[in-house]
Amino acid sequence: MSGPLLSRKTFDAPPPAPVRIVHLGLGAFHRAHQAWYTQHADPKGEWGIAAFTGRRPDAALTLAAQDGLYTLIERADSGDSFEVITSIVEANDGADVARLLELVAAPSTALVTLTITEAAYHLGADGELDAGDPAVAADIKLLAARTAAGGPFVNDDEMNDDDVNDDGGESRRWARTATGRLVQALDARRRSGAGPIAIVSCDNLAHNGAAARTAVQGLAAAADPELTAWIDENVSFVSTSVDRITPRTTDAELELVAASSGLRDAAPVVTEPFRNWVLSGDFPAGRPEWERAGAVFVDDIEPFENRKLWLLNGAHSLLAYAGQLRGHSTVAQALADPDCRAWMTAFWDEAQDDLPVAGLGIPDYREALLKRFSNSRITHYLAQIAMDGSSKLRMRAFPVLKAELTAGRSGEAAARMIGSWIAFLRASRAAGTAVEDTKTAELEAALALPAGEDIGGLLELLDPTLAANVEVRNRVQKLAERLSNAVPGPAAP
Ligand code: CS2
Repeated sequence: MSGPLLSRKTFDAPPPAPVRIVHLGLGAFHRAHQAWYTQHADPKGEWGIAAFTGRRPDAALTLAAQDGLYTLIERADSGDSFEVITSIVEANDGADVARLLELVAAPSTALVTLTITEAAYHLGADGELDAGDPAVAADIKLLAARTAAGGPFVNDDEMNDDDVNDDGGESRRWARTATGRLVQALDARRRSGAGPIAIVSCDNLAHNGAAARTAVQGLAAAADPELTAWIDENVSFVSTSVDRITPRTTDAELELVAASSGLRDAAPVVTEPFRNWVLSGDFPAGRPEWERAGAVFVDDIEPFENRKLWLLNGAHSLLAYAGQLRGHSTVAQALADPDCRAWMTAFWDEAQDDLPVAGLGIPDYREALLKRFSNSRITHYLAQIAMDGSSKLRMRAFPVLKAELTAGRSGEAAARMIGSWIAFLRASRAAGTAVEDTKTAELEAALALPAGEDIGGLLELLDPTLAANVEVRNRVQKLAERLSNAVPGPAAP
């Protein structure tokens, strides 16, 4: 690759917009979704985004070297189109918590958006903050210790960044979890008197605004009761349903962008042409007019969330586990397998019965999904979707299974999704392949139980009520066995 590096100067971009949005979780999805919406809703350049990476400081460095600019490749069946996105004006390493606090404490900042992943909310099967999680426990300890020491989280001279260490004890300055850092940032805003703010969750969780509130308030309670009261009065937790299929970028895209623009871009993102954003909640300090770019604001978001989480994400997870077990690597390949497709259709039929009939246009939505999934120019690896199943299935399979049982039906198709996850975990274990999941240790412990008993252990992690239901356990066990018998083991991408 040659040519000058993409930057505001080489691209002749407008001057950077002032930071009014802070984002946690600077990854491909944010760049294909909220950054795109903001760019298309903000003709005057009034809404700049300062984004923080979750786990990858190198990603922040790469983007910062390009002044936050990157090329979005929209990949349709018929070809690619390219657009340089300029709405991100600051790309920061997530470890730079001091900068996060400074930005959230500024009166000009109106909202914080989140794409931190489902697992990062650290909610247990009961929907409450999982205080037993080691990272959460360490943050609770840290927040409580700092409050006891009477130390504010900002302008704290007696500790500096060198104090950061990994012992999880009192000498750490900053919280470890994204939500813990957000609590510290909200405390900085309270102390600065900058006023109300909106937190906008863009993760694939049901009631994601409420989930963000539970996670934040659970940690804030450890810090300071005054802070929880301030959050109650000043922080609006907005719920959203987000949608845009965005696979990981590969080296091929780097070459493609360089060839098309003559500028080197080390951080392009490839995505599908489709996008959707439904939001519900208040923005006390204002917001971009995202509706200009097609976002929809509703009073009752639940039906939209469920439509997306069950029909799109549920189908994705089913294809990810069953598809890999059957030797496929991508969504399009799995969909071309008649068995996988039949299981997905059966799941859609079940889920559809548990969604409201009016106003959701389910037949059209399903039709569109089939087209999106079979876009063979988008290489969406099943292995990417298979990550963090212990968090994802809670939103994707269990609510449908429960609704089916309540309605007096079997929930066979939803149970098959859970069975395929378990068969996938067992096959991965047998093959010695690592499973990417924040609950790996717990999964390992359950899988080490004698065959059959492992099902109970795994279900317990996701939903103790269903784990206690013998009929459900037996059904999942049978479905998992059927899948295991048919398989060669998980395919590497
Ligand atoms: C996928 C989602 O990886 C996954 O779990 O199901 O990232 C999915 O592609 C997006 O939600 C689409 O909007």
